[in-house]
Amino acid sequence: MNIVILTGAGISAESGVPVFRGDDGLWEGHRVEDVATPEGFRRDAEKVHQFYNQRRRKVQAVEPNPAHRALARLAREGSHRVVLITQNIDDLHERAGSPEVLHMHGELLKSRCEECGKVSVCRHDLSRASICDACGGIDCLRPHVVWFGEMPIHLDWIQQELERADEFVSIGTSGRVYPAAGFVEIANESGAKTLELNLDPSEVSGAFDVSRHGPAGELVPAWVD
Ligand code: BJW
Repeated sequence: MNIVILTGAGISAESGVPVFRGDDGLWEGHRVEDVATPEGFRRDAEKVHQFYNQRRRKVQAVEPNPAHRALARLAREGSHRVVLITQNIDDLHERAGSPEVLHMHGELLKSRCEECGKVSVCRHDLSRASICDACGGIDCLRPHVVWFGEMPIHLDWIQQELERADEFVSIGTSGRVYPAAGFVEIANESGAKTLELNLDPSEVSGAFDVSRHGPAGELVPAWVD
């Protein structure tokens, strides 16, 4: 059986990583257009670097939670083929032991050179003075993340996996951002069973066969075990 799983910010909330939308969310105090668009980065790169520097430090100080660990168990010990797609840019699935993770919105602990395209591990702060160690360029490194208006990563691969899915499970995502919010429709068209596990009903809850509501730290281990 092929199980395709999509995770969003809600799965990392109980590790202490803020979600994007809602009270105390990451966007509170930030205009999305300022910190999560290529235009915002062109306007004020230093502000965008500060936003991601703070998040990079925070993510390195938190730990995976029972929901991340349950998904790792499912992939390593279960009898099914598991494809794990995440919209999250943290590395908590990897640190929980998930063998393969498709980061469709990029990775916080990587930088990308806008001149030569080199993607590098990056655990430190970035600034306009950062130098690319591949091409020597200055002021050309950006976070390796996907902003609004940019093309998400691995989309062809994801499309193929959704078309051969027997089960599609969406965990901790508001269903407000496309194309991820449309994956349930592709899975439905493929004849897969569809399940949503989220704190509250998402924007696309109605498209799922079954929707369960509560904290991921409880719902995910209960579903896996
Ligand atoms: C818990 C919990 C707990 C809390 N337990 N649950 C179609 C229609 C309209 C617009 C578009 C469309 N297609 C494309 C667009 C434009 C745009 C878009 O979607 N706009 C919308 C706002 C309408 N999309 C794009 O621009 C995308 N690119 C694109 O479309 O390229 C063109 C193209 C693609 C494909 C084919 C052809 C052309 C790119 C989107 C990039 C998104 N980037 C961000 C930032 C990444 C870097 C970073 O992290 O800073 O990605 S935005 C942000 O939102 C981040 C997230 O991955 C993404 C989704 O958020 P998520 O994970 O759902 O978090 P929240 O906070 O929204 O929700 C958390 C949920 O958890 C809530 O429901 C809580 O209740 C729940 N929760 N605690 C369980 N303990």
